[in-house]
Amino acid sequence: MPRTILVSNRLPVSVQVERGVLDVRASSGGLASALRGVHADGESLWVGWPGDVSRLDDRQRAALAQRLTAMRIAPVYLTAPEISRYYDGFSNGVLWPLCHYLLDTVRVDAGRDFATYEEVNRRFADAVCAEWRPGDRIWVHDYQLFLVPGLLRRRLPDARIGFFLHIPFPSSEILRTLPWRDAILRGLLGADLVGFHTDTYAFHFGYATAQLLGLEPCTDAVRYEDRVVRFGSWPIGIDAEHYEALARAPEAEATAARIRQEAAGRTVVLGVDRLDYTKGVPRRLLAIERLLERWPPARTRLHFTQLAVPTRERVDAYARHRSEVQELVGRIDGQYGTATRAPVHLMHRSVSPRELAALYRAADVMLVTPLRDGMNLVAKEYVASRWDDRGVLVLSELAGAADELAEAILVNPYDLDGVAAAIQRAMQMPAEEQEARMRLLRARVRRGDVRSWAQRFLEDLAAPDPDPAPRTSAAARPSLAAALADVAAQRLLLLLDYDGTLVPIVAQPALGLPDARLKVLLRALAERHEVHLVTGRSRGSIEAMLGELPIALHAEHGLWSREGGVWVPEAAVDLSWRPAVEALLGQISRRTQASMLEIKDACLTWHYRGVEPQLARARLSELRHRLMRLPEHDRFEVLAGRKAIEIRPLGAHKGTLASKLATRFAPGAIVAAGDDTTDEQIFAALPPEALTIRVGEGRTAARFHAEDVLGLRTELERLA
Ligand code: ADQ
Repeated sequence: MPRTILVSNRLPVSVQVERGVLDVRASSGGLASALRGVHADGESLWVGWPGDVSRLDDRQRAALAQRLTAMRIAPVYLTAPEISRYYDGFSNGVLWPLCHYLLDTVRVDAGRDFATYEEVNRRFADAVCAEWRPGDRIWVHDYQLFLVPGLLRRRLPDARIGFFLHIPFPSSEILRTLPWRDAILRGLLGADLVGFHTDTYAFHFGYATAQLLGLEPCTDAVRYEDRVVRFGSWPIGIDAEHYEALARAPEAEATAARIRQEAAGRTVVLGVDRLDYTKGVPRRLLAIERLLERWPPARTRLHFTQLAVPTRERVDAYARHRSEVQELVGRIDGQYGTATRAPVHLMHRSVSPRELAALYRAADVMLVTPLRDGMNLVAKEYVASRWDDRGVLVLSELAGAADELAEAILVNPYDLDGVAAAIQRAMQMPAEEQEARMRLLRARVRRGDVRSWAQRFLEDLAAPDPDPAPRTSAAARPSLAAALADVAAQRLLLLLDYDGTLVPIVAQPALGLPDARLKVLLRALAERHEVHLVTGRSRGSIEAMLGELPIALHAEHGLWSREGGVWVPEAAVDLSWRPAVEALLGQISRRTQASMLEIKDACLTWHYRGVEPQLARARLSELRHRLMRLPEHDRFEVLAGRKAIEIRPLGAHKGTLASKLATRFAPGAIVAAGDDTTDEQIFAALPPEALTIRVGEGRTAARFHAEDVLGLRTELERLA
């Protein structure tokens, strides 16, 4: 029976030792309660960190292991230094503030923290691999484990892997400040399905893969290596029924009545948050101060309670934040309090869900004003608790929840006047309007509850890929080394592409120079074999780089060949289309910053590697459209390369040259290597027994793969 392997930093339980006694307790928090249902319902296993067990003795450890096994939990134990670097340092000191757009709070020098983060992610991946059986689905959670999908993909190429991010995925302009951004994106791309709370986060992710990794721009699926990675939004919900039941219970009613009595006719306004700097408590307090200052009736009508759970207190920024909040509360109460009453009450502790539901039930106005928040479950809990359809939710438009809860009063938490005005409006809202808004909100929160969230994600994870590529694990592919060894004794016809095959792709073609070792390699190969370099570059460019070597050069995809020292054109080509196309490309190129037009003897290439990805997409579609409308459109062909588009004479491609060379070559074996679509035409033109090699991933007709330039060169060096 296929299982779901849940993987998260925290487990649904956390372990403590109280006065020498082992205590395994249900852990709180949105993620744990969201996944608890999945774990309870079906066949599943949960991999995660059970908390600090350093104080357990051997007997207690054995007892713990037994209890965890009974709960279908596979623990990943972490040492104190690991927790300090991976969890406090990198996860909470770097990724958390970065994803919430608070760049000033990001730790300044986190290189060592990242090294430990990588190491711990590897340990999680090891733990999953040890448990995985064919057919199992893996569901990895949150920013502490960004690298896990990529690590798993390398070891379990055929596994179904899902990832869900509980915090915002930032704009790519923010992400690009992170030195480890590529590792994080590639880690996520190891998954089959990547989930976010909102479409905006999903968009940012897709955009970042295009802007920072150079992948094709995409909206809900991206091709990476030889796979399709789907992504999108699955907004998380809460256990709405449970909250409603808690709030309907007679004891909640009694507590709510007591709170109202204590408020003595004032409007009960409530805030409930982990005391995290992203939750916007200081700005919320400033908005309240502004309201008290501007609207005097508030001084006798407002009763604000801020419930704040202590959190992550080992991270410096949190300790500072806590004293900032306390100072603000003191200042406001000092200014606006009386001998018997204070307008603001700070409760710095955690309360039970039962008590929380009673507080929600008592609150006339709920303030949820984070500076950024992935979703925010408090807003949904408040709505679910208001079975009486009363109460007003003031919600930050920068919380993911704002996408779904549009009937709340939406505010920009950075706009103090705006928030103050919204609180006033909420305090004065007529009952009919409260009811109309709350009814709609409640229906939506109930429909999208946490069970349906998990179920929809897991169903989508199990769904077949929209455009499946054959999945062959590295181990299952025929070995290039063995195939080359078989033919090494014969004379070979070697057809080699240059950029991306013999040298890595670089930002500017002019910088893709051959290194000394490559020249030695080509010279050595030429001593025993017939070596042809087949490139899209111009004659001048390839000759300047490799002209001194005793090998044949073919420029512009075979339109020009230099076999004995002089360049010979392949055949007379029709260039009557050039002026019109060149004018059009010139125009588009001038309008597109960071693009470049390369003008060769016959071909024209427009390079757009550095262009803003959406602009590049728009310009390409404009270009294609306008090319097709030229009267000369039947005299040239258009070929998409790597971040470049090439216009060239009809029928002039590497395949024509390859089949000509293959026909005149005998006896011996043929070896061809290339990395992009233009090289696929070589592979297609050669006889089936030829050793065709694709460098890098991608759909290909080649029989063999080399991982990258270095991989291919290592094999060729062996041959030489
Ligand atoms: P959090 O940042 O933890 O979650 P949130 O979604 O608001 O934020 O969840 C907080 C939870 O803690 C709620 O269930 C709330 O009831 C509880 N809580 C808060 N204060 C409490 C108190 N004083 N006593 C008891 N309980 C208290 C992260 C992301 C969110 C995302 C969730 C789920 O940051 O954006 O919504 O994961 O994906």
